[in-house]
Amino acid sequence: MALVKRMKTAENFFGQIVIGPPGSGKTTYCGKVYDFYKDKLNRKVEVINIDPANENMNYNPKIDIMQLITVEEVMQNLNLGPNGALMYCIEYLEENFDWLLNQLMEIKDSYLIFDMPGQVELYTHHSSLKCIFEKLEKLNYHLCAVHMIDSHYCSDPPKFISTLLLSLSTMMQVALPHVNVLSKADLLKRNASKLDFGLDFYTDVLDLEYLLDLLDDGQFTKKFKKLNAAIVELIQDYGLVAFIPLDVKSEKSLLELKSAIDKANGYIYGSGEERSIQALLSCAVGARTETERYDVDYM
Ligand SMILES: Nc1nc2c(ncn2[C@@H]2O[C@H](COP(=O)(O)OP(=O)(O)OP(=O)(O)O)[C@@H](O)[C@H]2O)c(=O)[nH]1
Ligand SMILES: [Mg+2]
Repeated sequence: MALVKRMKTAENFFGQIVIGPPGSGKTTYCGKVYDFYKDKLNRKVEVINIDPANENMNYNPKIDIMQLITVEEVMQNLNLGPNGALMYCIEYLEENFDWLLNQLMEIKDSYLIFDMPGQVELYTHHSSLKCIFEKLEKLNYHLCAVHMIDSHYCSDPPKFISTLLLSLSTMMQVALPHVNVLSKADLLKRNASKLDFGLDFYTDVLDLEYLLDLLDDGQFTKKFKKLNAAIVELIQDYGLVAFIPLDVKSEKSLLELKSAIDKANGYIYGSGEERSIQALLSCAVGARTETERYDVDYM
């Protein structure tokens, strides 16, 4: 607590928390976005790994929960399964919040990218991460949740409806500014002919009643058709869920997502970083940024 009190309240810090189900592309995105922000936008940035079972980091984390605790050692020492061990690790992190904060204070001038574990319950009804985010918010960390959903789910109406519900409940639980992302959009585009609707249908999340027509009329599904209709109505009534498609190999795609995230966490207004439309556009087509061209320090 003493550490928390020592932090100056006038300073503002910015970052994004990359969440989403297992295999949705979080770690890949964190590595790509780190390179993109650093090399193309000249933004001072660091990645923080909060996944205690992260095996394939394509970045060098500045802070790594695996230095504090790992799923593997908890499984061995406490005889827990992988899910239980992961929950234990995250609760341990909450108890040792000062361990995280101490290191965050060393990188105060950097934009932060948090690579998170994939277990969905951490974001729908477990409280530890929510508490950690709340503590950071009180310390002027302006964070945006970037929620990755594998666009593979667009290929199946019931799965897409479940995905929408997951996004909505995560938004409510995590209670941070939220940007929903359909990851692996390259695969979506490649398989566009196999989809029931155009890409906009899945990103804009409008007219969902069309999905209901596609649910088969089998005995089981029939019974739940009314429930599905009610769920779809609820999602539309909230009007909160929409997606930005992401192909991590495309700079244009990374740039579009960056703009949405910067608006959501206030980076664009609060950081002092000034960018012109021209700079963003030149970046989108892979040309030199304004920063590189005029050697202006935006940070
Ligand atoms: N085609 C395609 N594949 C991707 C993309 N992003 C990630 N992948 C692949 O998806 C798989 C899972 O990616 P990860 O980044 O490990 O996913 P994750 O969400 O971090 O997974 P967990 O940490 O296990 O929850 C890997 O094989 C990636 O290469 C993308 O934009 N397009
Ligand atoms: Mg990962």
